[in-house]
Amino acid sequence: MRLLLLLALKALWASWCQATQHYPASWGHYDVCKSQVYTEDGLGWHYMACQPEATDMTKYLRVTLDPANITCGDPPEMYCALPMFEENPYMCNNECDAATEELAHPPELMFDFEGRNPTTFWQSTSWKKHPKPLQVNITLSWNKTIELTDDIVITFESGRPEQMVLEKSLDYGRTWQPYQFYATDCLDAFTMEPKAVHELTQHTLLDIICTEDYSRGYVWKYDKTVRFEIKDRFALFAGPRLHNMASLYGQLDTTKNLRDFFTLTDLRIRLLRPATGATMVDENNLSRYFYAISDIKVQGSPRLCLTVTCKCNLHANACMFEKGKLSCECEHNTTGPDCSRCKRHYQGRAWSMGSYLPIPKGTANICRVCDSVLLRCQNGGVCEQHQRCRCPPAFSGVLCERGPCYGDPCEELQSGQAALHLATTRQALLLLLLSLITSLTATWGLLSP
Ligand SMILES: *[C@@H]1O[C@H](CO)[C@@H](O)[C@H](O)[C@H]1NC(C)=O
Ligand SMILES: *[C@@H]1O[C@H](CO)[C@@H](O)[C@H](O)[C@H]1NC(C)=O
Ligand SMILES: *[C@@H]1O[C@H](CO)[C@@H](O)[C@H](O)[C@H]1NC(C)=O
Ligand SMILES: *[C@@H]1O[C@H](CO)[C@@H](O)[C@H](O)[C@H]1NC(C)=O
Ligand SMILES: CC(=O)N[C@H]1CO[C@H](CO)[C@@H](O)[C@@H]1O
Ligand SMILES: [Ca+2]
Repeated sequence: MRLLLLLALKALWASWCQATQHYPASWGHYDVCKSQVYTEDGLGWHYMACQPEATDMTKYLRVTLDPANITCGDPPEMYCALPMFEENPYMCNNECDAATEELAHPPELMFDFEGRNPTTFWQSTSWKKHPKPLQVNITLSWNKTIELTDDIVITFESGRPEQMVLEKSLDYGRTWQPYQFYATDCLDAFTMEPKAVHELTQHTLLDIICTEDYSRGYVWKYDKTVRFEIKDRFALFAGPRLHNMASLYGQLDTTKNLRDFFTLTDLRIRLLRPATGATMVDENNLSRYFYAISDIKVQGSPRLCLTVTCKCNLHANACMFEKGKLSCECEHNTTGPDCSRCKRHYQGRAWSMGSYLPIPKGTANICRVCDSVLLRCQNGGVCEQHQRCRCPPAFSGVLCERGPCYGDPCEELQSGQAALHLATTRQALLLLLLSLITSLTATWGLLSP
């Protein structure tokens, strides 16, 4: 019976995911890094920019609380619910006891499987030291750059905090920048004008705003979530139903600031003031005021409705968790945890990330020594697997650019060669001109009666 319910829930979740994802098929080009194609030269590879399939990133994070002893239950304490959450507001018969499994509320419960009833949640100690502020930092660290592709959603079982800041780090926690401010009164809390995400434009997309949308109004007790809206920001380029992802990809390919905005290694939730449900704090009932979070979703996969994706600079379609560390399985002859370098022997040109735009507009930017387009082997050399030029006898150099004689005594000969080269170019130009004239006269001949 229970299993059936679970299965039904899973199916419901899956269909909800499908119903709510509006991403077009073009995401599909991320699936593979290369595919086999037949060319005049036989079987070959066609290289594409690729991304790892998003997985549940909350599995791989480390959570740190500051202060470390802020979790409730040591020593055990009784707490009450806020009046609007409880039928009888003064019933304070809830207990938090870290030593008893059923009554403990450790941080792991913010990341466990949701769908249980009642929900499982982390809870802080209550605000017994009022008026000293009750402040908690919850830091999530991945030790790896990741890329947000969907909203961050935090579900509060207490009331949503009256003041909160979401911060992020791009350098493994050394420096932090605010992502978004949340308050019942932005001017009062942060001296910022309140703004909603739908007031942003393409030009102000990177602005850090203070929103009152997720703190105000306890009128509806099921209003439990605080969001950081990624999809709404994507929509500024891709349209309200994200139907024009090409436009967003184009922007991501060309604008580093925009890519960086959605990239992070760590997130920090700074809880600055708990919900009080009123303007006055009832100092006789301080055990009503605390933070409780049942779930944090750092969402991301457009296809699977799961979480964020490992950032591999579009050079990998798998991300491995090994020895406690996430790293990309790099393709395209790239290397490093984020595939942000060319492998040794493949440094014919500077490394570059793959493009978000699909082929033919985008490119995989594979690392190579030679190819048949820009990095041609010269003097009749043949490019072998993009790795080396096989040079004809007497020629050398990475691209066979060095002639039979190389060095001081040959300088003159070399410049002689250059002159020869120039001469051939001139000849070619002349030929081109000649053929142009011929074809022109031919056309003329055709047109004239
Ligand atoms: C937490 O630890 C600090 C010292 O680090 C101490 O002052 C404080 O009383 C402790 N809080 C609780 C609830 O144990
Ligand atoms: C939380 O983090 C901020 C900086 O992000 C720091 O100033 C503060 O001391 C930290 N600790 C607490 C308990 O707020
Ligand atoms: C983070 O990853 C590096 C390797 O890239 C490793 O040396 C370090 O110990 C890791 N840190 C943590 C806290 O896991
Ligand atoms: C809460 O405060 C009221 C008075 O405002 C008091 O009667 C009641 O006993 C208090 N409840 C608790 C649990 O302290
Ligand atoms: C070591 C490695 O990954 N080599 C690959 C480099 O790229 C060429 C194609 O460009 C592949 O054939 C190699 O396997
Ligand atoms: Ca939970």
